[in-house]
Amino acid sequence: MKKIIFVILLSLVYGQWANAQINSTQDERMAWWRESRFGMFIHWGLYSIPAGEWKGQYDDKKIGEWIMNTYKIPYAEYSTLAKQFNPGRFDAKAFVKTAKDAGMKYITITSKHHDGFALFKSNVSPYNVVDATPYKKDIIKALTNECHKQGMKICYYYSQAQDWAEPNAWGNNWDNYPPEKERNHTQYINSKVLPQLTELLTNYGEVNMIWFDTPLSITKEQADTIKALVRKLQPKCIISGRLGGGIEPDYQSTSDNTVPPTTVTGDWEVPATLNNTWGFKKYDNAWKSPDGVTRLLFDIASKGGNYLLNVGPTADGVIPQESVNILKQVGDWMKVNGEAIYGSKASPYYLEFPWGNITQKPGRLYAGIFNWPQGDFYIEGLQSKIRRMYLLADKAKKPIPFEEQYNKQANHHTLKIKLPVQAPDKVLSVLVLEIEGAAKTEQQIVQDHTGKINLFGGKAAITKNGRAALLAINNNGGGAQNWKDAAIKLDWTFTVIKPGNYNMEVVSTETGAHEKPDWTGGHQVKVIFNGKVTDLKIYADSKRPNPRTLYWKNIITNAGSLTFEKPGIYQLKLEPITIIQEGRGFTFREINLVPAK
Ligand code: FHN
Repeated sequence: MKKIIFVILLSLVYGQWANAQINSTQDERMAWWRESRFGMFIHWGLYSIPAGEWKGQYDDKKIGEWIMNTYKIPYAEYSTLAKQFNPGRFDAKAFVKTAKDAGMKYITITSKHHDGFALFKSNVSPYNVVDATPYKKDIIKALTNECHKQGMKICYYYSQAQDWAEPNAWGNNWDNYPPEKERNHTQYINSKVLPQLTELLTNYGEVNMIWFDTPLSITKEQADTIKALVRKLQPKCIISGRLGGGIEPDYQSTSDNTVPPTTVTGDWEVPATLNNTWGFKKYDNAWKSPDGVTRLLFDIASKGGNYLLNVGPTADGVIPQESVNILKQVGDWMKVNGEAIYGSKASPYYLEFPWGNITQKPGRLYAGIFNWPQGDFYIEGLQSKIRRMYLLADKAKKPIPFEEQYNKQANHHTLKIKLPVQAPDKVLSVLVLEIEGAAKTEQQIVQDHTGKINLFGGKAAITKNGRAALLAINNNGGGAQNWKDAAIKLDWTFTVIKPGNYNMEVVSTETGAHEKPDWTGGHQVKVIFNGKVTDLKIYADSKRPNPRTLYWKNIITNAGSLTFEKPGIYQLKLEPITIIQEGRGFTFREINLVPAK
């Protein structure tokens, strides 16, 4: 009898689970991910053994998990690394603990990277951790079980196109495989990708996401087949942004290490490294600072995204101590300030601020301040009524005094805030603003209280031959993406409060791969103001680091000065004369007008 009741109960529970799976909508699938905001990426595989060195060769610029490709190592030779893979110090609990201590809510681990080696037991190919290594244990299984136990979401990275072990896959052009064009990619997908995904999605219980990567020339049909399989086997499993074939994933990934310059609608994620590599490299010590990482976490959440931050375990099976230390410091900050991150939504503003950025929840704004002001602090352009303010780190929620100011002529709202002299947190302090109703912000461009006027590219009217045109201001450095068409013009209308003389700088950005930032200059442009045309050649007069785009600097071109005779509304236009066609194009980001001393 007991047994019958148990079976009925089980089938009820299972039935409910199965139903929930079948009826999963995108919102249901994405709910945990939207709440999480912060996850751990793990790149681990055979490449952790050479750790960036092959037969005495090193390369600072190359990423560790690409070593087989970097040195064009034949599969027959590279695959023998499996015989050495014996990560005796691997402890799934320690991995999950490091993630938890950082405040991360999900783990995405490479179940199979481009080298084709699987970190799970596979009956499809013996090139896997159980069948080909002395370790013989299923790492994906151990980590998944631990995640399930500890309430950590578990996601599998799976390289669906590149597989350097397979003659019919994409990517390996150094072994004696058929030329890329003659390969039967569909055969590779049918014989390895689909069966291995089936293993991953049936052998380990609930899988929260499959993280696809580098789709290359995968077709719509191939991507559709993969998507359909994931949906069929685990409808609640998220499909990440890089499946390819033009199919709709559940969310978008930015380019690696790329933080957009503005808030972005929809679901998206920044995959990022903690040093310069994903897979472990023994000589990569370019560790990011815990402070910088914390600020990026806040900034990404403020723009509406998730931060997927990587660790590359060693061949022994441990996460490098430097990574653990950095993550621990981020976690300590999250313990106090996590309320401003978890489940938060993007800032009601389009643009980031020089002092930090803002996340929001119903009735609350969280201003994350990393440049603590000397004197009064100003938040401009907020139309919502404020109920009260306090510091998130202050358990007593002592009210912070503020004054709501309104400049009628400029139709401009300013909050003048009296913060304590000392920041509660030297890295980033959170000021909570309780507001009435939904947050509302001004859309116009107005001079700020320091006198600066920022004309960001994405705030301009963009036209071509008199008609509205598109220009994406979203390259890795936060500038224009591939602007090579000289017929595209930008035009700003803005409000000046304090008349006077202003210096003008034109800001463009470096872009390209993070290991090789690149910039093209020499473009000729016209700046038109008050009927006066100034011709300008885009040169790098100076470079300025940007804490949001660590690898890509801002390039400053000094563009002379201009005068505003009186307060009021003005217009300024930027029109290219010639854009250099080779290279990156005009990576324009913004014009800044700064009061002349
Ligand atoms: O080629 C991979 C790389 O090795 C790494 O896995 C990153 C992570 O986003 N994705 C690809 C490059 O974008």
